[in-house]
Amino acid sequence: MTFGQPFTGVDLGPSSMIEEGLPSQLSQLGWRIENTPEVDFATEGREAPGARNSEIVGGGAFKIAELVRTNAGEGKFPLTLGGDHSISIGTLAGMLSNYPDLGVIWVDAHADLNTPEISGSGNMHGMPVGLCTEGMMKDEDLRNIPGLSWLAEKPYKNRLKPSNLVYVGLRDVDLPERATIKRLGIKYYSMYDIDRLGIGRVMEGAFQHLTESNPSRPIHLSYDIDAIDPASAPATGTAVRGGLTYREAHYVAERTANSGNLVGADIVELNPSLSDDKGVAETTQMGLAVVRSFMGESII
Ligand code: 4U7
Ligand code: MN
Ligand code: MN
Ligand code: MN
Repeated sequence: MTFGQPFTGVDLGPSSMIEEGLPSQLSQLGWRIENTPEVDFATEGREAPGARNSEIVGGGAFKIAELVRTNAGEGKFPLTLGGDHSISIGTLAGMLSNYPDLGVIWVDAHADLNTPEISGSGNMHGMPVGLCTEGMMKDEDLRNIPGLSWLAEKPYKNRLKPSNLVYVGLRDVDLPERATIKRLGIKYYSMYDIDRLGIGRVMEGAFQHLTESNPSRPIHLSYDIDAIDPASAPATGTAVRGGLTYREAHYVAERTANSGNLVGADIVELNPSLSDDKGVAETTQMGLAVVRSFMGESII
């Protein structure tokens, strides 16, 4: 998927990670892998004002939602490789259809909490949380956006509860998103909070928040590689300085795996056509290392 943002090449992220050995690395961790073929996206479609390529993005997200819903429903762990972050419209909807009380950890420089109405750019990779969270979109409005009407119908009507969401790594949040975070009381740990508390206390806070009322709450991790500092992960379309260090990026993933609550995950926004060869290799290796970490690799 590349239609949720302006740069080509982000659709090559999955094949880069797969060619660099992701399947065998996961097998070595003890996972049995069932490879779902790449999802085919349309290349032409209509769009709504404020939502570029909405029919392509929404139609693709629907296919992803179906795959994620079916596989999670069979007790499998859906690991979705992006692609730009608009794929998570599909992963969130698919996971929520199985787990209405899903917890979500959103690791990102950005809040991705826009909707067509409030987005400044119209780029749908900035909207997955906005479209799938309670208190944001009316069904009637979803039905009027080409590609998104399925989100207003069963089995995709479940929305993420704002109290079940935690952000980690924020440092580039639009003004309407800030207002929404406050309005909905969403828990967040920005880079300021990571500097202040350290990543250890941040992740304790995140899990306390998500598991206090339900210790076995199923949790989905959506990991945008642009959460990581561009020094360690330069090959991404919306890089922002001042991000997670190499170790912080791993710790977030390791602590999430150790919770025992993780039921699904996404890794997104690796764009192997941005940056030079060295930058692409570093970013791909970073993505692989993060995935291995949240899939259970530990240092000892
Ligand atoms: B990503 C942005 F305006 N907020 O909506 C927007 F800053 O998936 C960026 O996190 C969105 O990379 C970034 O276009 C989406 C912008
Ligand atoms: Mn981002
Ligand atoms: Mn994102
Ligand atoms: Mn990005």
